[in-house]
Amino acid sequence: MQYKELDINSIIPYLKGVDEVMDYFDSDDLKANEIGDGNLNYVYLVSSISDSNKALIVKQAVPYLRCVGEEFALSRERMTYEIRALTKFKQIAPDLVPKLYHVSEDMSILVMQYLDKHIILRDGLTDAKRYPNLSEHISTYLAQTLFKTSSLYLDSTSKRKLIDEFNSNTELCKLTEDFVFTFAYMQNETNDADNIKDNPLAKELFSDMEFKEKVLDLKYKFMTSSDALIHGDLHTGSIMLNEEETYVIDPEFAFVGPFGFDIGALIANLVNNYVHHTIVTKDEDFKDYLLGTIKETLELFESKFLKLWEAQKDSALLIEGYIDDETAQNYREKFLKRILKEAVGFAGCKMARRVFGVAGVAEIRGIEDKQLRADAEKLVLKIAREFVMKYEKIDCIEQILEIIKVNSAR
Ligand code: ADP
Ligand code: SR1
Ligand code: MG
Repeated sequence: MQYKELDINSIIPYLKGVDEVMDYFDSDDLKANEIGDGNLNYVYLVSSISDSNKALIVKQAVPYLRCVGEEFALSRERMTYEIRALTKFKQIAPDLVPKLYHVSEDMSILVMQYLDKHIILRDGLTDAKRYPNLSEHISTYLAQTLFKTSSLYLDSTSKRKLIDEFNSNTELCKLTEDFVFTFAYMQNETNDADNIKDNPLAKELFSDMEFKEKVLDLKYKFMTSSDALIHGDLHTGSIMLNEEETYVIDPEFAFVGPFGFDIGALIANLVNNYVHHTIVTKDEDFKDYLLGTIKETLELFESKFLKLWEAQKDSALLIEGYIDDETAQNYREKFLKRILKEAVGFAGCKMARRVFGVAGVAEIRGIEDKQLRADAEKLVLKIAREFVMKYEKIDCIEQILEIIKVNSAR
């Protein structure tokens, strides 16, 4: 089928031609609402008029960046990578990825399970809601998806095929190179100009050559590593959950990239939330909960990843008989430490980009009181800078928590 940009009126006639969707609804009295709050795409909630329990989510990419408008062209093929990544991640972590009912690369569209009892993690955390299963679930997601798409698990041919399937996601990789690693640390028309004007913090950041040089190293890692299939945009707006269940959505930035990037994105967003509670709510209990979540997620990730690796006899990297057990164990532990370091470096970039760059996050940029917002931005940049400057020296999770706590103490 030839691509056509759908809207609230044309979406239902389109769905009526999709058997899997009509089988799900079992009737054709459907209504649609646009509910997207993301930066890139259109998201519709399609529900049955006669049976309020039946609803699906339809997401379509348009050939431009939604949050800027039609003048910012961005090819709709990004949905091809989202479809492929959701399909792959669903196979690897079935309980943590929504069910797909219909996909079409031609139409740049997908129809998926409506997560009606779940909310966006960022919103929940900003309201100081606790999720007892979050670290368990998200560490499983990270360990499973990163390990099982890496050369530590796959054979060499499968790994290269995976790279072929994903690494033409060039436009979205370029968005990350620009928005996460470059524009947010210099004068650029996409930045938050109102906040940058006469702001000493922006002046300091833009002229901080030590920081910017380290960011270049991390950008280079991002551009050249092919460790595993990563989500590529795993901020707290890409996780929907409740007390029992956790789902990861929106992997359109997926490509075979560095191990530490998704882990770093998650840490960054939890720390930005921690900053929000430090400056705005001053809720010390919730701040402890956030630190506990970071600690637990990283510990569980490491142990799950190691366990998967220990059980894997042969892979592209390592075959049985090549080294003895003790050497293999030491090798694995050192390898995990490198992932942790890299994750901290990426976390620093992912935090800092939210201050002056395009696409701020609600818990920082959305702070209404000007002074409080400035205080929060200052603290975000302080922690982010420490992460970026010190990431190579990080050897354990406790050091990460120390950086967050020490810098937030007043
Ligand atoms: P974008 O690619 O534009 O960032 P997202 O995939 O993040 O779009 O979706 C935008 C919003 O749509 C999410 O923040 C969430 O509120 C809603 N949404 C997306 N997928 C689902 C789903 N499966 N169930 C319920 N709501 C969803
Ligand atoms: C202009 S695109 C801005 C950001 O939105 C996405 O969620 C990614 O984080 C991207 O960098
Ligand atoms: Mg999104």
